Amino acid sequence: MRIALLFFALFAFFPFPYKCFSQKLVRYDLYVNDTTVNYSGRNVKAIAVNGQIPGPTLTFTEGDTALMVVHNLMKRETSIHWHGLILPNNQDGVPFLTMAPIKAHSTYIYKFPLVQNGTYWYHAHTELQEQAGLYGALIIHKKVKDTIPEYVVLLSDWTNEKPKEVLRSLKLANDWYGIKKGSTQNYGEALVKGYLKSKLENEWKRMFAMDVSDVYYNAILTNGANEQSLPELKAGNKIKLRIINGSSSTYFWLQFAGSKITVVASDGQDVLPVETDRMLIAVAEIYDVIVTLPENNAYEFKATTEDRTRSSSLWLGNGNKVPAPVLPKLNYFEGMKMMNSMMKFNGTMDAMGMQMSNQKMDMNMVMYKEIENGTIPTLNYSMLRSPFKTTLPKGPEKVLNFTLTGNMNRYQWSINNTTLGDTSKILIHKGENVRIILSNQTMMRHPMHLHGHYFRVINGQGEYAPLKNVLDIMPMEIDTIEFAPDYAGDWFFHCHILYHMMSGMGRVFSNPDSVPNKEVAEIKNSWHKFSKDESMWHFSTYIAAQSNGVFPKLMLMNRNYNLEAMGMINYMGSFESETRFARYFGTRQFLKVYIGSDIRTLMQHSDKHLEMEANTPDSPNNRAVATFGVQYLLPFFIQTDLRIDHTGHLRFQIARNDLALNNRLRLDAVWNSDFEYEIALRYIVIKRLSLSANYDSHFGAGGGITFTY
Ligand SMILES: [Cu+2]
Repeated sequence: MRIALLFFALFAFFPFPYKCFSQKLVRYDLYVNDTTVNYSGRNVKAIAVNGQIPGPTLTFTEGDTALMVVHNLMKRETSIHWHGLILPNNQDGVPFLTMAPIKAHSTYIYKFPLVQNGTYWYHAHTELQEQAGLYGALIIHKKVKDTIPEYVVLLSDWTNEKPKEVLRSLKLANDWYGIKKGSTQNYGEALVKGYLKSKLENEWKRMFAMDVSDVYYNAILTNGANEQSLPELKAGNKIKLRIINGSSSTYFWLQFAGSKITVVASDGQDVLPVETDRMLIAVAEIYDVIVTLPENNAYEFKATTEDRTRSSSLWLGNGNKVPAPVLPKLNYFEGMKMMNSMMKFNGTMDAMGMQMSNQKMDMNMVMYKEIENGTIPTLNYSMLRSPFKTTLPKGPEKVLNFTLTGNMNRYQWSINNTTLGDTSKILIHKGENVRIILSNQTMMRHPMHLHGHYFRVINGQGEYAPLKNVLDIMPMEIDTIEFAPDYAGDWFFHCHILYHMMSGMGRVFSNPDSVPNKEVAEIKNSWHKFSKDESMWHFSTYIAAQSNGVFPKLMLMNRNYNLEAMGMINYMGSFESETRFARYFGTRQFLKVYIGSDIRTLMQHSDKHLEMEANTPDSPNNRAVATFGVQYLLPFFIQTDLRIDHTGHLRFQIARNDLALNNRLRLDAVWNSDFEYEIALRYIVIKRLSLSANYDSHFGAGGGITFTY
């Protein structure tokens, strides 16, 4: 009895990770706090766990009970999700769905048994905190440990911008990231490279310049640094790399300079060893691989971003550096050409082309310059085979068709054209098997992640289909997955690209027979709070200060609404303003209906002095009217606008904005049936600042600078 008490005392007061009771309870104290980091020449705010990014690697042995004491030292709420773990639903760490958020300056205790082994990770599931650094590796060793040495490779993407600013830029279709990456696919470049026809066809179909990734990152990290090395490895040594893609939105090409890469596990689950020359790891995906050092050299294990703008290296061994091949820049116009051929005019993918599955045919291959000399053996899902049978228990089957949908122009992502917040939970009864047929009708890959379960990827391996919890699905692919929901509660299924998830690309599977989650039941409007991110408002402004006047433009928009106010003021007292409050309609949101106002006082220049022209209320130069109108976006991104004001005056207007003449030069033009027009040029110097010039039918010609927020 006394001994038991002593153990209990040790248990309660020991502050650091410890293992006792022969691998029974393993405790970690995780202190989540704000920090400042400098990964690329600038001090930037970030979030660290125990003062480090990534957070500490949590190691366990299968059969242990994990006790994670999370201390939120921040002034705002947080959460931690244990990615890939099979656990009770209330331990899954999704705020407002499976738990209450961990409030500012509070402590939250997670405790659950570990019923599996393998490589996993943990990350925040609150807002964009994952992008700010809240992630780490979680390793569960087999009861009988492997003899081969191992090393955790946690890859991540780092931006010096606030993650919220990244999301805002994406929502506003600001093409600054494209400019930084050289992927704007502008008219000038199309003309020079002989792709003008493709460019015109692309704009005819109202498609934005397509890139394989959305965000420009300032640094790529392997375990928190651009480079790592393991110099102690010698010729003939084998090492197991536990590779976790902890990025918020970056896929990586993985290459090794010394030998073939042997894949032995995916998403924590063993697969029969399979060799490859290179492989792509999706956001949130995990692979365990084994590599061998042929000689006493330092061989590069390299992760290159899918858009090939950056890379991060791990050097294995000591001696002469043997680098992995450099991946050449992508040929974006070839990608554009291919996408043109697959996209129908109404913006849906041509179903005739939907033949591919399981990454067997890489749609992006047309952009790869390195395959000119023949293809390179590359891993795909059909090569993954489980070492044991994975067939589901017999039972009724629920078949779900999920079409992955998106509106690139407004950076909206959804499933079956519906966002998470507009759906309700998908009810799955215990004993029912779920089969999901996913078809990707967007131009981007999506890493779809299921919480708390493993699904079988139907990949031609029959009874030995591999088990995964992240499925990367390429454009035009149809993939099928199936699983048996064993566990009570609500389970999130979502795209793991953080900015896609934030836009509502997800669903929840729920077992209606389970006991309601007490913590969540106490929260008012928990479903609304859980899905609130997708309806966030974003603000933007342009202010041109030019020799012929000041031209401000303000915008406030969310998923379905847009408030726009634009004005012109010159130094002679002329003033013009138009406001519109619009609602979008249709899946591609080409249609907008609005109410607004048009208020103006235009001074006319006479040969003697400035004077107010015929100052009557219905003068075209002095008006204050309420407006009602519709806007429709035509091919070539021509914005049409038909409106009527309260005096009965009709006006038709056409405009084309943001036409990319070259990487940084943009053209705007507008004309209307009142014979008002404007043509403007902008040269983008930095994200916030452009040089600008325009000619306006009322305000004349002028030049100056434009501030963009
Ligand atoms: Cu996605």
